[in-house]
Amino acid sequence: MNNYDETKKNLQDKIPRNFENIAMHEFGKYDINSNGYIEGNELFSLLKDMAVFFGFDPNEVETNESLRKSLLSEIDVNNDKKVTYKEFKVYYLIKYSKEHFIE
Ligand SMILES: [Ca+2]
Ligand SMILES: [Ca+2]
Repeated sequence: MNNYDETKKNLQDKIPRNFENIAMHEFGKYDINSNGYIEGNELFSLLKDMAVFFGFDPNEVETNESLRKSLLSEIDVNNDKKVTYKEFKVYYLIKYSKEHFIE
C-alpha cells in the first residue's frame, strides 16, 4: 500500500460513521425553511461561517459582494445560487476534517 492509500485510509477511519447525520443536521441549521436548498437570505449565515473558515472577516460578507461571490462559488458547484445538501457536504467534510484531525 502506498502513502496515498495509507493517508486516505487513515482519514476514512477518522470520519465518524454518523458523519452523514452530523452533516445533515448542520445543513438543516442553514436551510431554515427546510426546502432542501440554502438560498436567498439563508445564504448569509452560511457564507459568514465560510468566511471565518477561509480566514476572512465575517462582517464583510454583508458589505463585500465580491467576497460573497467568491465564497459562494467555492460551494455552489453548479452555479445556480442555491446550495444543495450534496454541495454542502463537500465543504462540510473539509471543514470537519480540518477541525477534528488535520493540523
Ligand atoms: Ca431553504
Ligand atoms: Ca447549487
